[in-house]
Amino acid sequence: MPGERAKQRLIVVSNRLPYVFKRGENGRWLTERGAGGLVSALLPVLRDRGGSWIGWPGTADGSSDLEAAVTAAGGEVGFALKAVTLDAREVHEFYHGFANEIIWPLFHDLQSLCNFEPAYWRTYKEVTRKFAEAVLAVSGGDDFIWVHDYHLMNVAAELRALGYRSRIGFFLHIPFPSPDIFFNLPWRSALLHALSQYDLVGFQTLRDRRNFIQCLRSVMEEVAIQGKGQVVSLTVNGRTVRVGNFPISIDYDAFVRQAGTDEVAQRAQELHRLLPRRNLILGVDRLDYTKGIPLRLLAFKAALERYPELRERISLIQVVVPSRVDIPQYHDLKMKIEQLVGEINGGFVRPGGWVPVWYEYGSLRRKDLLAYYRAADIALITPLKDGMNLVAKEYCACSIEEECVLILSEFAGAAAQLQNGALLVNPYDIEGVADMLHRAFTMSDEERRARMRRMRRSIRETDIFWWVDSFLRAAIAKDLSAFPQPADHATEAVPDYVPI
Ligand code: GDG
Repeated sequence: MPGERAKQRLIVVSNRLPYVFKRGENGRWLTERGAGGLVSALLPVLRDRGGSWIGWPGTADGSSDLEAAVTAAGGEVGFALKAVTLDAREVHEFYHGFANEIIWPLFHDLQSLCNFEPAYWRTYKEVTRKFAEAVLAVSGGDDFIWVHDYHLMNVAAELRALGYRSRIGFFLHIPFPSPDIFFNLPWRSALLHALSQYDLVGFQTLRDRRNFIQCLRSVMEEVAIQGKGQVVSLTVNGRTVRVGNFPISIDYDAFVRQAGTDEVAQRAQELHRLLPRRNLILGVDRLDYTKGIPLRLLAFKAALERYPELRERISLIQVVVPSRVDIPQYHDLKMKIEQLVGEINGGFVRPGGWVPVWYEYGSLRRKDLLAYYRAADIALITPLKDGMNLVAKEYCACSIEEECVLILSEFAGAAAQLQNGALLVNPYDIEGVADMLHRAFTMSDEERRARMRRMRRSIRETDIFWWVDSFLRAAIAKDLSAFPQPADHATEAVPDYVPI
């Protein structure tokens, strides 16, 4: 990044801080670094350029010693952390309410699950105003502000209303729906207006970006587009907004390195000893209705019914990581999954013998997760809709011998990039997924390797560091033609996957 701009300070704004704060038994705050790739990718950038990370510490406990704990964690990490504290009502109406009972289901095409409670929108605006005020409190005015995800879409609008003029970027980690779905939102115009207050809006895939532009064009009077590469420039009611697709990724080298350790290899071998003479099929998901877990279980059952030769030759390890447990729909989903697991195991299991589904409810330690990735012969990743799905990329990175098969939903953002190697399925097509499981099971070693090699190359070339760098370059570049154009764009060389 040439010139002065390269050292512009960075202020990251996300719903959660990159640290988790919990009170220990002695009443003092315990601090633990978030484990995600985003945190690992942004820490070096923040240390190098200087800046701050603003977010909610994840607790409605507003005691004054929390702020001190947050500041102390910032001192250790090498840049400032700033907490936006929320009271219990705000957590309920902003986080559980607007973010997770409206935007999350709507943007995943599940509008029938939305609770369009008017109070949620009011609180959403109040809370995003708090985040904007926190930005103003730490920004010198010439910083680059990078806002993340659906919880905070309105922050730029609040910042502009407070008179902030410097550049602000936004990245949406979840899908952006088509106009037919988006227009159910009672506050659709206000939200589109809010998004057009950013200078750069980033999406996971070309499809999300197209949906956004179509929505803007339906609502705003004048929307002109310049360019046709990875990043385009829109003029929206006289304002210039850049819009691009930046498929998020993982720290590929770190996954390869860690998956290759003796400890992980031994744990993976132990799993095969426990579950001998069979292919292991893996599903790892947060407990969420978008991840398609019940339909996946039905597809697994259908595979055992349609292909008796698979019985005793495959086992599904399904890990479900607790998430948003305070929302009733999530509790119901857990019951449903556990009922289905019971039915499948009850229907096929023989005393002392094969157990078709190994179900684990809980969070795995990273080393165990890596061992599961390494041990699994087939990953069955079938979300009904997903922004990207990093589990798919992590699984490929950990497939060091390149002998594994990825079965992936065509509705995961990752399908656009991995269609050259994954077996793509429609997660609603129970028998189609069952057939694909059989195909994966019977696939030749040669085909497995060729497919996995293609996917791993693509993930290695566009890792999380590539992602951070391309987003920041798109924010400051003078000339967008330097960005991949349709013919040479690594991740768009294959077009978005379009189901027939
Ligand atoms: C959102 C969007 C988008 C999972 N189980 C355990 C564990 N994990 C880690 C995985 C992976 C992450 O959680 C899950 O990421 P996903 O991308 O698969 O899904 P979401 O949480 O829904 O993420 C998604 C993403 O944002 C990024 O933009 O891809 O579409 O929905 O990194 O490794 N980690 C540990 N134990 C577990 O049991 N330690």
